[in-house]
Amino acid sequence: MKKAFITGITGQDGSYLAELLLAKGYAVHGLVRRASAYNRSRIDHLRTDENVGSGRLVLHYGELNDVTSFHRLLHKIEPAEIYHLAGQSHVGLSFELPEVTCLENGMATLHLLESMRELDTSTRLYLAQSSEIFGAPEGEDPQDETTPVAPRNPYGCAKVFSMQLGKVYRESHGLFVCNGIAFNHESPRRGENFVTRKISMGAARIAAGDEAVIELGNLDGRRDWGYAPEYVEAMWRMLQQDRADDFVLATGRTHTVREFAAAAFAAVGVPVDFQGQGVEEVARRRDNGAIVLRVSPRYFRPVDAVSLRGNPAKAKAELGWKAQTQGADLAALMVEAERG
Ligand code: G4F
Repeated sequence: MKKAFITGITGQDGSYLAELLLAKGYAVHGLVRRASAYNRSRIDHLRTDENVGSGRLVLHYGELNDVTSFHRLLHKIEPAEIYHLAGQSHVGLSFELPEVTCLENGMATLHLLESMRELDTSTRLYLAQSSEIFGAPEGEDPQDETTPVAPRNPYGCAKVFSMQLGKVYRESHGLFVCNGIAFNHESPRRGENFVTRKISMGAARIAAGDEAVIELGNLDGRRDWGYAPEYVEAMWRMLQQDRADDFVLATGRTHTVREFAAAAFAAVGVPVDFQGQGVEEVARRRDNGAIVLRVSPRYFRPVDAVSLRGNPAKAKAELGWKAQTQGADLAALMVEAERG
């Protein structure tokens, strides 16, 4: 039975990837952080699934930057495939927590690569990189694997460090390391402080009759939003190739935050009109004029990537992968899930 090791198994991508690998017959080992509050809700259904059985999903306590224990764990498991997904992934928070962001997204990759040098050389590694490496792509639209990096926040800087290390260890030590440069990918399992989840949760509450108001920052932020379960399929495909390489994972289409919000409200039958500008901007219900969304300075970042759009042509040609769900369909899927 093939063994996979997932860091970040309790996160959005980790939980979907665990489902995928278990369905393919893998034994899945996951790294979990000890915390006083229980944080495994995204994988609980797998732990009680009788088809998975006790031996096929194994969780290990650990910390990415507790180097010796992490090293020991990798050697004990001896996985055929490692998916490194863990790390502080909130871009806005990375301005407030730059050190932890760089330790978890940058230095942890180095520790992992160093441990891998001593593992069986056939072990394959997927590194979760991000469109935030492009930050300000200076007219390069869409961005692909050859677009120069220009990160605009500590998170993007850490991901550049991680990605470049992955390439260096591939070239200089012959390790099988793939960088997946993933653009935004969302789902009902998205963390509650990412914009699509904030919107879908808020729209569902408002449709249910709550007098809620969604507070957001930059409504002009333009992102290439795809559906997370489709992206974990691409991660797996990368590690099944004959040769390790880097791939952009994206839909190739963008929407603004404002458009995503309008689509979410439309999906729950609450059409809205946006009025005003900047921090004065609000969205009002068309039927009774009530404010349902307002812009708040609290959620603006010191600098925000204006528009990020990926070119997934290489992933399509070489992995046979194509994102299917995006835009209004994604917004509708997410609000429907909130409504249960
Ligand atoms: O949902 P977001 O926080 O995602 P962001 O910053 O694009 O980063 C996500 O995608 C990256 C690419 O895959 C990942 F690398 C990263 O780890 C993360 O998963 O913000 C999206 C846009 C931005 O323009 C932001 O300024 O939404 C804007 N926004 C407006 N109001 C908001 C809010 N973002 C958040 N989180 N919260 C708001 O209230």
